[in-house]
Amino acid sequence: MSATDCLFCSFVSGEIEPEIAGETRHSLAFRDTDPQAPTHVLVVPRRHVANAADLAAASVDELADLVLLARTIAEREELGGDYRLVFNTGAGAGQSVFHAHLHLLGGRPMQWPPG
Ligand code: D5M
Repeated sequence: MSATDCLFCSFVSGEIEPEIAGETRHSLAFRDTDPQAPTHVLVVPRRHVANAADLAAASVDELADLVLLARTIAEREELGGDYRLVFNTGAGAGQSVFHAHLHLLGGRPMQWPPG
């Protein structure tokens, strides 16, 4: 998929407006429309890359920015330091949108293994 037909690129460009949860120069965070926890936010790089490893290869700083923005949102939502960060990578692992995104999940007890 190219950046021109990427849903999350449409959010970054402002063509489509998601429910914004936070942003930085490098990253945008918005509410997941199919929430799996009371807090379920997706943090995405403004740059179009398919997955977290590709983002790391392109810019370690931008990868770190995703995690730091997730932490800021977790603090704002008063999750008490208890939250899960997930990168699904590849269709077989549950990735359905091929623009890197970090799931921030919190507000309920988390089970392991995740399934
Ligand atoms: O996660 C992709 C996530 O993207 C999944 O949890 C649903 C979410 N999603 C899909 N469409 C939208 C829109 N329009 N707004 C917000 N969130 C959305 P993955 O790890 O790729 O399965």
